[in-house]
Amino acid sequence: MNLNTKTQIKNNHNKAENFFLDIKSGLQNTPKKLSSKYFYDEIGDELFQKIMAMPEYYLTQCELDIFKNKTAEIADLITSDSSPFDLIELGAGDAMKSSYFLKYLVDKGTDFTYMPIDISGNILSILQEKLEKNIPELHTVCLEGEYFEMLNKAAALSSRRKVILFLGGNIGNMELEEAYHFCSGLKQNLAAGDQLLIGFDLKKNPHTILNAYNDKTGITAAFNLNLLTRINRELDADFDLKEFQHYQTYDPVSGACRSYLVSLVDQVVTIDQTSISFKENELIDMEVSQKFSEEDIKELAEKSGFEIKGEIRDSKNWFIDSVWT
Ligand code: AVJ
Repeated sequence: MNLNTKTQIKNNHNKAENFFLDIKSGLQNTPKKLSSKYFYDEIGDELFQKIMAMPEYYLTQCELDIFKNKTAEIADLITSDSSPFDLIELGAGDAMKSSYFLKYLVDKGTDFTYMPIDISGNILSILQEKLEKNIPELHTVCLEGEYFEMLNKAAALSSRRKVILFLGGNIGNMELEEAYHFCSGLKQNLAAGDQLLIGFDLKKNPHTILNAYNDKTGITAAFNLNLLTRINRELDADFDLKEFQHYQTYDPVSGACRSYLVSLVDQVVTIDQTSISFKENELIDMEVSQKFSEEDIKELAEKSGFEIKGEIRDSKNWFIDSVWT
């Protein structure tokens, strides 16, 4: 296959059907649960960009600090083997942070193809336009779909060495058990010499963490509630948004920062033909954003079969990008 600069590969097979089944089974669960991976429709993408721009949401600035100011260090870790490679970014979004790294590599004449993977085709189109304008020399292949499915696609397209980027604390959206499972699966999919650069938000003052997810302006609340709007629109449901309230928690012991929607009244919501009843104060578990200690990171790497090759921290020591092999 000829990998030109504008390739975009989608996997929309059963997308709507899977969304429907996932939402329905999540709401029939006790406690009720929705997956945060569905936050990212067009409005969700916009709201997340607003979150990244909020002063409370320190994660963006921390990882930007790493990618802007320690670019050479990252490149040294990743290009110590000088062979050409595929740079595959999981959950690339608008590549706000990684684009500094991409520019750096292109300017140095590095031979690589950038393969962003994202569940949102909308954000990938935005990304592609941005990259064509700002880094026209870059070879990009956009992959729209779920992580492992699209990783397999990427492997089928090219047999070059792989460097996987998993930034922004995206790993935090998994429960710890899920994260072990995910990293082990990744390790098994990679060949010797492949690398993973993975971002972790560190445990820190609990107020700082809670504030990042509990902003006074209500953007994070709107981000959560938007999933109900999406379900109303795409699955013909009748959630009344006024009857649900965002509630955020952070447990500094486990490092789990969790968001919920609270039903404010006894109510019945209909999705397609299915009725879902809510008791007053019943919760929908919406998202976990897991925070890590250095020991947690070491344990995760070891348990999943990786070796830590190096790590880069932001100047506040709030965030780590760890390079595993
Ligand atoms: C995109 C997963 C990194 O968990 O910090 C931000 C998503 N949720 N505010 C995170 C999010 C609420 C974010 N990640």
